[in-house]
Formats: sequence, C-alpha cells, structure tokens
Amino acid sequence: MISALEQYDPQIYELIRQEEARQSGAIRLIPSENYVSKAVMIASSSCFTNKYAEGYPGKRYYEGQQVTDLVENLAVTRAKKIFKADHANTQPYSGSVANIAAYNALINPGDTIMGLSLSHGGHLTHGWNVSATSRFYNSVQYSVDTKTGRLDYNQIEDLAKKHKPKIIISGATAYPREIDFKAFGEIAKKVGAYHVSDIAHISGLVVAGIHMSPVPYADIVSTTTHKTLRGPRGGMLLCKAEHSAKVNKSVFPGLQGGPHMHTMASLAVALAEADTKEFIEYAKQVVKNAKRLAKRLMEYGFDLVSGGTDNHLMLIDLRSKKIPGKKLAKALDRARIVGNYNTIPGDDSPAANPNGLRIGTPAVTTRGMKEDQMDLIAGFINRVAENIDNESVIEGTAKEVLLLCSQFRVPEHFIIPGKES
Ligand code: DSN
Repeated sequence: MISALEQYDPQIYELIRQEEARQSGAIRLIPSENYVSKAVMIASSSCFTNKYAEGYPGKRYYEGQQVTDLVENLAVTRAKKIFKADHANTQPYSGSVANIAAYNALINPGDTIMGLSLSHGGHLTHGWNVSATSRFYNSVQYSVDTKTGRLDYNQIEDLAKKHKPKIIISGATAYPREIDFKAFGEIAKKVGAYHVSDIAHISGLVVAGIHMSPVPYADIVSTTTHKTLRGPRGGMLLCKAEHSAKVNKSVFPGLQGGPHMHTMASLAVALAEADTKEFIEYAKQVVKNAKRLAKRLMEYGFDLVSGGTDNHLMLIDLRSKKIPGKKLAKALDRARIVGNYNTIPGDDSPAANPNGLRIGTPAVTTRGMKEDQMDLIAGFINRVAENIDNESVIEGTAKEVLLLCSQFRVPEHFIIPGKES
C-alpha cells in the first residue's frame, strides 16, 4: 500500500516519511497524543473509508452494510464492556462533536450549561466564550481554586445552586488531579441538572481502573479515543440505557451524516487492546512516569500547578522561572522535546502567550520509557530552561534526545524511517 503511495504521490509519501521520522526522533510529551499500534493503524487505513453507513446497524439508509454492521456492533460491544456502560455510540467524529451531541441529546438551545473554564483546564466545548457552545447555550464557567490548583466542590455546588444549569460538565483537558465524578453527580442531582462527563484525557486510566469512572454517576460520558485510550482519532459517547435513543438521534441525524467506518474499525481494534492486562500495566506506568517526571521537575525548582500530578499530565507554572510558556515550548521543540504552552489557573497572560507548559507521559510510555528515562527527560527540560537563549546547548540536547529515542522504538508503522530530518 505504501509503495503505491510512493509511486502515485511522492510528495505526500515523503511528508509522511518525514513525520514518522519526527515522531520517532522526538520525546513527545503533549498529553493528548500517543502512538497507536500497527493493528490500529492498519484498520484505520482500510477499505472501510470507501463506505457510507448513515444510520445504525440494522437501520441504515444505504445498502451494502453486510460488513459495516458487524464492525459497528463489535465496536459498541467492546466499548460497553470495558467502560461497563449500558450503551455506547462509537460514531462521533471527534470529542468536540461528541460533547455537543451530548448536550443536544439532553437540553435545548438557550438552556444553561456549566463547565470548567478553558483557562483553568476545561475544554473549548465546555462553554468557553469563543466556542459555539457559548452561543448555542447560556454558559456559566467554574474555576479551580487558584491557591491549590484543585477543584473546589463546595464552590462548584454554590455556583450550581445560583445558576441552576441544565447540564453540569465534569472533566478537563489540563487538570493534573483525580476528579471526583461522584461529587459532580451529587451536585447535579441537588440542582436538578444532568451530569455530562468528558473523560477525553483520562479514558485509558478509567478503563484500567486507575481513576474513578464517571459511568455510574453521569447521564452521558463523552471521550475522545486517541489520548490515553490509544486508539484512532475520534469520539465516543457512553450512557445509561434511558438516554440511549436520545444519544443516538443526537449524533445521527442530529449532528452527523455517515460515520467514518475506517475509524470505527480501528477503534474496535483499540478497544480490544485496552481490554488486556498489558494495557492495564501500560496505564499504570503512564501514571508512575508522570509522578516521577513531576517529582524530578520540582526538585529542579519548577513549580507545578497543584504541586504534582495524579494522572498522565502536569502543568508547569513558569512564573517563578520568568520564562514565557511559548518561549520554553519552542526551545524544547528545537531540542526534540515536544509539549504545549498552556494557561495556568489565574494566568494574567493570554492563551496565545501564557505562563504555563503542559506535558504528559502517554506517548513516551507507549514506547517503553520508564522512571529512569523520566529522570533524563526532567534533566533535559531543566537544561533547556536554564539555557533558553543558548542554541548550542539546545542543539547538543537534541542530539542526546535523539540517542535516547533510538533506544525506544515507536510501534512499527508503514514506513521504515529513512534518514532523520
Ligand atoms: N486539544 C485537546 C488537548 O490537547 O487536550 C483537547 O481537545
């Protein structure tokens, strides 16, 4: 397949080859990224990309569904099993669509939703002011306590009592601590709200039983499929039986047309992989690695929001180091260490140039790195931060990073990396 691409479109072939080399020759610390297995990759580039399958198994609007129905039934059955959910919808194209589909299933435009502010670790679709979710719905945002960096459930309850939202959203994209989904469920009950939980970041940790599952405490659970869960890019919804018809209708025909069946086949593979002892060990190691990396960074004098991590990510507060997050992220990228600049709770700088750096361990753990390598990575990050304007130190670090990467292979994909670019 790949040699056909080389023949028909050498430019795109070459760019794929370069990206593979980049991914293999860098320490990838963006906490929402990972490396999928070869099996997941193969399924996602299969002939299912040719097939339209609007509708649901047994009730499609196109013929020729002899095989697609089997794929979707498998994906749904596997999702329900590993998340212990009554119902799963594996059609959402992404986490954003999944979130909007969840709201659309439960409430009407103009109703009030309440989610964590983006600048405190929430997601755009949790009602942030530039997101369409704040145009479609009346949005109230809660924050973390800026002193502790943690969610304050009393404050959230007070805000919910004041604004009486129809939906309370739990879940985050930049929150390093375990979330008490039971508490969110109780707050929602007290104010007569639905509870939608977005576990995009931690779904792999939830499946592995390391973090609390929101499934018993939420009306609808939304997740992406490509972060700690380590599947193809996409979204998924899980819910109680009572909401299953509404959820399905909201995804199709409410928001989407034909599901991406190649992605769903690939997701089915990833869900089977997540149902193994090896995956549980992987998820445990993700957290061990994050805790070790956090500890070492703090020993180097970095401030971490909330003073550490319980999950796969950490948020470095760079104010005491007096280095802008973007400057450090770009210097690290030149040293082949890839993270993302990020606001920290209470940041007085804008999201385009914030005071934080967000990093995490899902991808490095997939390639087999453990605590000893986290010590090295913390040392590299500290060295780059201390020599932020010294390109020869950064270049030297990049060489050491490349050497480390060469000892930890990424899952084999289609193209054997050629020369490093
Ligand atoms: N963009 C994702 C992340 O990086 O966390 C959230 O959608």
